[in-house]
Amino acid sequence: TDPEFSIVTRSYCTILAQFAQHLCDQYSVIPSGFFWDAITEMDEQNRPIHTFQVCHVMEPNQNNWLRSGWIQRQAAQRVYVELRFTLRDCNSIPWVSGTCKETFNLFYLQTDLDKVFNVGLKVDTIAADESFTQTDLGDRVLRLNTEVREVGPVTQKGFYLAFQDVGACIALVSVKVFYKRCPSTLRNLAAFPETVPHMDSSSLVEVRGACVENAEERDTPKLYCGADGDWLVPLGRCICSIGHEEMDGDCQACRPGFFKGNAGNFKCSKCPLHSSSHDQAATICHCDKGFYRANKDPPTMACTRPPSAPQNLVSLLNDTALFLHWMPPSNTGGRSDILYNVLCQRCDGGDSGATQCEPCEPDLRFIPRPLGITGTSVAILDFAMHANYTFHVEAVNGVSELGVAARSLANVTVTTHQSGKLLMKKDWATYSSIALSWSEVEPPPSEILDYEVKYYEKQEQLSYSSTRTRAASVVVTGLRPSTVYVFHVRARTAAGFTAYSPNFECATAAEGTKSAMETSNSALLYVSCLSVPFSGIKTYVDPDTYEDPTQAVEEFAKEIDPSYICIDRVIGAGEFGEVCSGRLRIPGRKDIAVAIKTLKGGYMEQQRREFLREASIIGQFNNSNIIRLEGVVTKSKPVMIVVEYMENGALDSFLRTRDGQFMVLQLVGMLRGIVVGMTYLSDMGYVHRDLAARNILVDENLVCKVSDFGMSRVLEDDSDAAYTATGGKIPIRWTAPEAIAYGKFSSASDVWSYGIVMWEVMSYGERPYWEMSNQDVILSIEEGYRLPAPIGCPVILHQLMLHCWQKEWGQRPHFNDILSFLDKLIINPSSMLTLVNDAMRYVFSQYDNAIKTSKGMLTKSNLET
Ligand code: ACK
Repeated sequence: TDPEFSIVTRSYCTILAQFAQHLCDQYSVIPSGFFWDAITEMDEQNRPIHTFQVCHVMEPNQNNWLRSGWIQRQAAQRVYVELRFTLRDCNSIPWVSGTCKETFNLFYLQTDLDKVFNVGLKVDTIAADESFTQTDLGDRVLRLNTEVREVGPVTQKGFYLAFQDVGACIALVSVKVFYKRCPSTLRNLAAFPETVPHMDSSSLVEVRGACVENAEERDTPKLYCGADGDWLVPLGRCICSIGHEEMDGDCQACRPGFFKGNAGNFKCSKCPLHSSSHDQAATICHCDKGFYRANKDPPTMACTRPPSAPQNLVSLLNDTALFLHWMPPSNTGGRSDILYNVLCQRCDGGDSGATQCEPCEPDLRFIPRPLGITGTSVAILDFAMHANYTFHVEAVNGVSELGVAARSLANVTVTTHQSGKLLMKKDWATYSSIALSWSEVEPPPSEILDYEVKYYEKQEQLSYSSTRTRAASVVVTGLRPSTVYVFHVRARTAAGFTAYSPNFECATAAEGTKSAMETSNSALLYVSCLSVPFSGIKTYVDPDTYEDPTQAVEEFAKEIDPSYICIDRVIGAGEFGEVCSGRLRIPGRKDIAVAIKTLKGGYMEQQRREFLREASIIGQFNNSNIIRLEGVVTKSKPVMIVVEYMENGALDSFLRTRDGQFMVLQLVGMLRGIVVGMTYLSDMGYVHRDLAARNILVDENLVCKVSDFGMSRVLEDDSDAAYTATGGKIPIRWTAPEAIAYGKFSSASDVWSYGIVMWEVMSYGERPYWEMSNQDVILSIEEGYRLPAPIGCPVILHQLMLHCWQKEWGQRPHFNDILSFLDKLIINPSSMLTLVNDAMRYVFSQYDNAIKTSKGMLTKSNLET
């Protein structure tokens, strides 16, 4: 009947319908009251809304009760009651006296049984927060109030609720009775059951969670249930087991193609390269066929395979050491733990003529070691002479052991040269003579014609004497008493001299003593002899010191019967005539390829001497890095000098046609060969004066040999030679300043030239100082300028060049220093990894002041470009 009231009920009609129905079932009116009315109204859709109403505002002393049925407590510890009601304010009701109230009371009583309600405990007096509000149109609208009260603590099985009206105008629309629970939940991969909070609102209920399927406990998972039904303080956790990953709060199996090898809350990983998993929940991926996983490889690592064979295996051989160098395999198998094994076989022709191979001698020394080499080179010492060695270099990695495939090897065969070494021994000695004999350690390549014994006083190393003998023994007389002499011997064969025997020291007896021969066995007590390696004896004999130069030729060069020489073709032009290639066919000896220098007809006697002078020089040398003289033809025409044939010709033109085609180590191997030859020459006391790449010859195995001896030839023949102030004709760009300035040629000036040869080699035959004029070269050297490092040249090699180009000749290294330095580089090629491009700053910091801008050629920026 109240228009305003009906407006409110209309807007809450659905809710009211729901709860009013519930109230009808649960509540009954207390018999003593009868002043609450159960009233059903209809909402707009004509649905009934059940309410309990009371409105006896005009009459005093109201005490009207409405009571619920018995409500079972269930698990509740703390019970809440939510009331929805309307309550009219007394001012809105016309004519009411002071009897009108604006509150009602809520009571409860707890019992174990459903029995008649007596007045229980009062919970609260309930008042409306709002009774009316004003609408825009000025209407007053009755508002629905919602009040929540806590009841209890309730400990018995159930309870009643009751509402006491003391004279207000109330419509009770709904009563909701509830308790709070922490709902069952999943947290940190653990399941927590539904939990009722403690009665005491200040204490929390500790609940242990159980890990979900395929998860395992890390720290005991716990949650605390708070009084308001909220989960608080999550502690501990579960993690997904191997083969499972967390997804939507669960642990799900890894999909095929994925794996998870450890428990933890991370995702399954995709199978690494060359592996796969076909099933769900894989804990590891299995390697594809031909791929492997080493014991220590983590499952996350790609499967790998053994490496391919090392590449570009090359050997470098000198008298004492054999170097093998190779490049890493093209296919590392996907691993970086590559090591190399060098396996050695010695293959010699057996008695039957068939080649027999067996493992190499156990005392062959490998530096650093034969197996498990980390670098890409090895030095081999103590090998036998005149033997065929085959080296197999194998690359292995962490899975080589697991593979079943055949090993991939790089192979190289090395034939060690026979050097015809002799070993001396003393037979007897007196105060003035020493008797020596010697034996062949290795047979020389051809028949021995005679022996040359050289000796000198140990204290007086500069002068020496020599004697020749056909027998393998000699008695040296005319010696000083109580003096130590140094002896060595070499054999002369049809092919030239063998190497000298190691130096042999032996002392004469004191004056007045008898010879060992005379004193039978006791005399040997006071003479002592000692074999020691020693070098530095000056044994080169300048042919110009011979009164008749033909004598020198006869002494040092073997005459060849011209019918033994077959000329194939002309390979070049020398100053004295053509240079041809051909074969030397000495009966009973193996054919050898030779180069034949001819003296063209119509020559003057002086030219003939000049021409043959070179032969008498080369004939004195016996070194694997010096061009070998086979012999001369002087007794018939044309006059010829026959030397070993060098397949690749002169080094400068050879490098120019092979620009950039060699490994640095191969270039260093060539430089080493040249240094070996130069060390030999300087030990012999020979100064070359024209060391340049054009005067180095290269054989088919890239062995470099020093050639072009006899500076006289250079004067006329060498287009690079120029006249100097002192009148000499000199190859300016290759020559040390003191030799240009005042003709001081020495092994130290040869070292300067060697530095230029290094530069030529590292720049593949570039012209030193490019197109600068000779005069500018001299000036810029004087002012401190030095050639910059060729592009791609290891810094350490350029430093060596700079060392060779020290202004003070005494500060330059000796050839044997250079040799041991290069040997160290070859054994440790990583020292050559820093290339010049990385090191321009170093060069410029050292030589900055010296670099001149003369003629725009040598500006710093030019060089950098
Ligand atoms: O660069 P090449 O081919 O090497 O041209 C010159 C030419 O003769 C004039 O000297 C070549 N030549 C000189 N001696 C020899 C040798 N022993 N073996 C092969 N070629 C040689 C040189």
